[in-house]
Amino acid sequence: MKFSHDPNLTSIAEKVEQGERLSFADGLALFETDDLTALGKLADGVRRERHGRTTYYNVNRHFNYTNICYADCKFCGFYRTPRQPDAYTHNIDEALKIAGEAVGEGATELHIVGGLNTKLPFAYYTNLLSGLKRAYPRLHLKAFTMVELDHMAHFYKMSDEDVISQLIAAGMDSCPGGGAEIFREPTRSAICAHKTDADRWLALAGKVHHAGLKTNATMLYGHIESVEDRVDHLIRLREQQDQTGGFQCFIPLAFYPENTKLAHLSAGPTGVDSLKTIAVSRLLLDNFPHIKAYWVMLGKRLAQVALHYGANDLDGTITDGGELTESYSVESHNEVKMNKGEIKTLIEDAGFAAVERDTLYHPIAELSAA
Ligand code: V47
Repeated sequence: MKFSHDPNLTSIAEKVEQGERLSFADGLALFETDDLTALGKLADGVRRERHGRTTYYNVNRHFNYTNICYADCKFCGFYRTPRQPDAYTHNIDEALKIAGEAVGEGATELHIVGGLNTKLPFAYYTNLLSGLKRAYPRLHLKAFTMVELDHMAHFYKMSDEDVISQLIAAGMDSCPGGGAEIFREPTRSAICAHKTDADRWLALAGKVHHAGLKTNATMLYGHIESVEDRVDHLIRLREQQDQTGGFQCFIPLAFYPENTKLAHLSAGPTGVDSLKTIAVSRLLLDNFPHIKAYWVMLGKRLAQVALHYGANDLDGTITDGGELTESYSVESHNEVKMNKGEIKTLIEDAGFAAVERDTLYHPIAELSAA
């Protein structure tokens, strides 16, 4: 039987089988195929070769230290201006309280991000990290996107290297992948004109890798971007990874339009589009070990299916203190939180083996047995 009724997919499958790198044109053809099942099978084959039946999750918590931001990104429903009544900035005591609850619930990671808030001194960030590290030395601090690092370098007139080394000295253990959005112009400027540009985002990721830390990468899809924009985004990440090798996970983020300035232009991606995006990411990003099906944006049920389309990670139990729930999430009418049992069941019901990991993908059971 033929691999697919789509001749493009059949020839790409031969390339994948021979370990040949896929091109920009291949990426377009993968997005354009109508043979979702064959695309999924191809991505699942690559995923199983690398990870077998293992699907990772972690126990983590999100901490958004401030929602005040000047970037004015059109896709964002989270940010506030300083005068809005629900604008906030958390102090160190509030951070310690949230971290303490997280540790009490078995969290191994605190995911720390926030808006670009010009009222904070640089010491706010270093005190936040060092205070958390002193109180909870075993909690991994996955903190600050390339956009926040860029803001710090510009706003406090520091070199990138100084920003990165001082944050590492204070306790930063790795960086999350946010702020990548869509790299290609003019789309990037149309959705986030005041944000770090693509070259700078990628260069900063390279500098963090050179400093010895791992980072993640994301892509926001399902708004006004084209298929060419997506393929360009993936290939730029692949090129950066060839150079500095520090990306550990790629997370496609399904756009959630409610409460954003793009709500009138997009209803967000369809389920088929999300599955395709996961599969194409797995196939084009041949040098990224992990592809995450971020259940908060996909919804739990679609995230489960995405495990058959190339994803090998579901992210974590999350617990966000209400901020994600209120701003952007397809799960916003449910509680943005899963316990370990629920996440394991989701993975096992999909036919995979659930493995709890730390942020750097070490299995937790092995760590505690060692
Ligand atoms: O950069 C903002 C996205 C990102 C919306 O590194 C939206 O492990 C959908 O980067 N609809 C932040 N998405 C979240 C992020 C992330 C999440 C989980 C894990 C990791 C990781 C990173 O959220 C932003 C932006 O791309 N975002 N608004 C929205 N309306």
